[in-house]
Amino acid sequence: MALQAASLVSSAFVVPKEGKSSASLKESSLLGVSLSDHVKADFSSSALKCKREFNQRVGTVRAQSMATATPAVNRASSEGKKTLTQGCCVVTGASSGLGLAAAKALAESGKWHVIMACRDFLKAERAAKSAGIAKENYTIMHLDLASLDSVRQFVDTFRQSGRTLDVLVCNAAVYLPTAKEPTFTAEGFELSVGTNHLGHFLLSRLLLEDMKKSDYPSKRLIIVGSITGNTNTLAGNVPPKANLGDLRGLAGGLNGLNSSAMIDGGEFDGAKAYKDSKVCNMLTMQELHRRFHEETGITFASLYPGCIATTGLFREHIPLFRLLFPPFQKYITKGFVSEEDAGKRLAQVVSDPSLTKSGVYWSWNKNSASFENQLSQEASDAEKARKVWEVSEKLVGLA
Ligand code: LMG
Ligand code: NDP
Ligand code: PMR
Repeated sequence: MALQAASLVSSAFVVPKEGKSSASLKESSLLGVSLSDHVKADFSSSALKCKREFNQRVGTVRAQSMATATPAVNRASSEGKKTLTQGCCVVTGASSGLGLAAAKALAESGKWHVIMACRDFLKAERAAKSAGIAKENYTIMHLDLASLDSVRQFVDTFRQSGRTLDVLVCNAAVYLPTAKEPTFTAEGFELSVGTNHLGHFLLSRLLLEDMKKSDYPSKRLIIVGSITGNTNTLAGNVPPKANLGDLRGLAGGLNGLNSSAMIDGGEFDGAKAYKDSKVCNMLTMQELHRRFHEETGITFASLYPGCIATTGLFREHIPLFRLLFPPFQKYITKGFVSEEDAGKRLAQVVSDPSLTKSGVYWSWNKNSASFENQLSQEASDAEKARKVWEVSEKLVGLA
């Protein structure tokens, strides 16, 4: 398979729309290195400036078996500014990597109470503590995206907490590049697509109702995407390439029995399943935008945070890969970004007042300035997005 580098270069990036203060012109280069100098997005001004009535929502405080004991109101910041309240942001998979770093950045800003939605409560608690996140700024709630029952249970627990949801970040993911055989979620969907896409699909659909009730001035629903699902980039052309085909496997339930475990109906390939799931994430964000942005005012966005080559995402990869991948990304592709910096990028998409445009896939250039990136043909195919939506609705029991 010959890489058509020139066309990849030109199509990998897009000139951002005018008037977006932090969306900077990104000049193309093969390895994603920016050639231009741009002012970093102003991260200091914040949603705090957006006035919001302090709203004492003293909901029914039920015992939350899996939640830390924080009050069931969105609290004012510790500075005691009573007229302002923190936003409430759910981050899935906040027990490590990008999710943890973003939770930390958000919590430290003082503007957010972070609900860490995690499958391993103890791990999450330890992670929050060792990251130094202040107790009053986070709550851990149990969520296993590989079980739709757990997703529904999480939504119930959240509702019982009495909090109002302002931002949802769908961040959690699994990557199983060395698996020879597929593994499955509780409902029997192939694990990567089941967790990364279907679990988040149900979660987003259910929590959308909660977000509609929020009066927060800049409500956002963010789904983490990736360059590796985008075949208009060099990274997206490393085999196996993402390809959803005609969705026959997805329509068959990805169960590996009477249907393929792969969305396109092909042979199981763990690395491809992950990349396919990221395409679904990016398509879902756009479909949410088309269906709900106007009606709800919610900003829907996706992002590629950079290559965070040190995270737990690669835990299933062979040791040699884990050893070589970080220096490869640091010194050869120069796509490497630290967990901390990636966390700040995600926090920016959650909170930066200039990143309110909906339907956008954000990326960052070398100077860490955000820009609106262009998705691959498949990852921006509206017809495919609609089909993925409709099939997914059926699989998760919403249609
Ligand atoms: C496959 O594994 C699985 O087999 C497949 O099932 C699927 O899961 C797939 O995508 C998922 O992964 C691929 C994996 C296995 O291959 C790699 O890991 C290759 C990628 C990785 C990065 C290694 C580059 C090594 C470069 C060395 C850099 C060292 C750092 C230098 C910094 C110094 C600075 C002072 O295979 C392996 O893991 C075996 C890896 C063996 C690597 C042998 C190195 C070969 C050298 C090739 C260099 C290629 C560099 C290309 C650079 C191109 C830049 C445009
Ligand atoms: P990590 O493995 O560090 O984090 C993934 C998180 O997801 C962990 O907290 C993990 O929980 C959680 N998780 C996995 N399965 C489930 C589940 N069934 N239910 C609930 N939570 C679950 O990886 P990253 O931080 O790298 O990945 C975060 C996001 O960033 C992903 O969406 C990934 O696709 C994306 N991304 C990552 C890139 C990178 O280079 N690392 C590049 C581009 C995108 P636990 O701690 O219990 O394992
Ligand atoms: Mg990639 C511009 C070059 C670039 C970037 C930004 C990435 C990101 N990768 C690049 C290039 C290459 N990669 C090249 C030239 C190779 C062949 C040596 C290569 C290989 C490679 C492998 C084997 N890359 C990988 C893998 C993985 O297993 C990772 C993966 O696909 O996970 C799904 C991965 C990644 N490369 C990236 C990024 C961001 C990843 C992982 C994370 C992700 O998309 O979530």
